[in-house]
Amino acid sequence: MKRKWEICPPNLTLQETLSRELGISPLTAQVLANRGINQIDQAYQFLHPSLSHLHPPLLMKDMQKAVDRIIQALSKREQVLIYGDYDVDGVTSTAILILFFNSLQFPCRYYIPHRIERGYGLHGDIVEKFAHEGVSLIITADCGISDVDPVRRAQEMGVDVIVTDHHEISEEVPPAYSVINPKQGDCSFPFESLAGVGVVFNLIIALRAKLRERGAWGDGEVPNLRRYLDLVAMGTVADLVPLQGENRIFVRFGLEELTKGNRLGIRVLKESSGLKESVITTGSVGFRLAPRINAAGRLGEPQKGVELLLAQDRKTAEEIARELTDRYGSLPSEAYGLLDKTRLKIYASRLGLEAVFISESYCKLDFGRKIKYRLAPVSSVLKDIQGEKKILSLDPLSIILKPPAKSTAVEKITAALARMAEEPAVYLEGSSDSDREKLS
Ligand SMILES: [Mn+2]
Repeated sequence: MKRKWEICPPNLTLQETLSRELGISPLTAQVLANRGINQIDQAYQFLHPSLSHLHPPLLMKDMQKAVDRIIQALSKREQVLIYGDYDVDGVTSTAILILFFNSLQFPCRYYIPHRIERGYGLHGDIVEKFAHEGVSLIITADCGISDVDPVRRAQEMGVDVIVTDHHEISEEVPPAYSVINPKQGDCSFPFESLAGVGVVFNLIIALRAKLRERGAWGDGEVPNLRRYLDLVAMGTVADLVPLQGENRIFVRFGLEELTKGNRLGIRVLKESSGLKESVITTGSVGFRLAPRINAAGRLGEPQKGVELLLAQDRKTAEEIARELTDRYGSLPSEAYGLLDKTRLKIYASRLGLEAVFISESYCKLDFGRKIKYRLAPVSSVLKDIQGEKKILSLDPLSIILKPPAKSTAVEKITAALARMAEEPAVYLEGSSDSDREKLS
């Protein structure tokens, strides 16, 4: 794999302006410029993230409509269902909505589909079941944007659906009561790369403003939304959205909240991840905290993640955290967990490797400092693991959904990785600086 490197010529005028105006070194200025940050205020905001830089949530299409509908549901004491997703983004989004409704003494239900049995998104029969039970408003969290039929079914049954999502818009937007998704072409919110939890957080900001105007908390305490940023940061980091714009601000302040650990569930999770006293970074979220929440979804008990984040008593929180940590840290016992990157990393470390990355086209093995990186085509790895063509689609999810015979898969992946560790050269296809960077 040969790479041709082209050096980007520095823009000396811009470098000089940014450096002078912001009091930063020319090098820092050039690094910013190379990343497309070429306005003084843009650079200032990047270097000094502030909550005051967040854009008004009401710029989002359908936001006002959604806020009004939710307030109606609150005042009529309607049955509201939060419909989430089983990954960290979905779980944190769901938890934030529930916490916010709890602050208004408004109980609501939530549902998170089983990863294997149900799969991602809204399901028509589930919607029907809740409609029969009296639910009249569904708020989705991190899903729903492509679920045209289930949304139509809900609306036909008299259940209004507020979709909050951040996934790409497919051809048809579901016929929901309102659709909040900054990726919609006609949405005027200036930043479209929010995670699902970022979209939900914007909804909460808008809702709180309206409810505060109406004196919804009376003499009680109006919820401090900064306290929710631990969850916003976790979902945002876990969903791997670009850390720019609103995301950067959420994560900057959310990491502070995570470090403080005011939330019981987070505190317990940190303890069981060995991060008790640490300053929380995006790395500790991505590699320690988030995978444990994800483990719940992979174990087929996605509600466990939400329960942990909402936990009110220490004993419950500890039990859940221990369960998630045990299962997550154990050698893969379910075939469908095998290709989880983070889990593979742990698995790899037991084989004396520092990391194994399975990406679109390469399996990357990181042997640490002594032996540098080795790249092997995924096909050869998978062939070794499975010896079957049908799983060479390179889509980890397809393997997850069609788990191969359990114990043999585990044995084969162990053998394949061990063999690769012993004979790295056999699998060497090439390596480059850019690949190395991706690994670090
Ligand atoms: Mn998401």
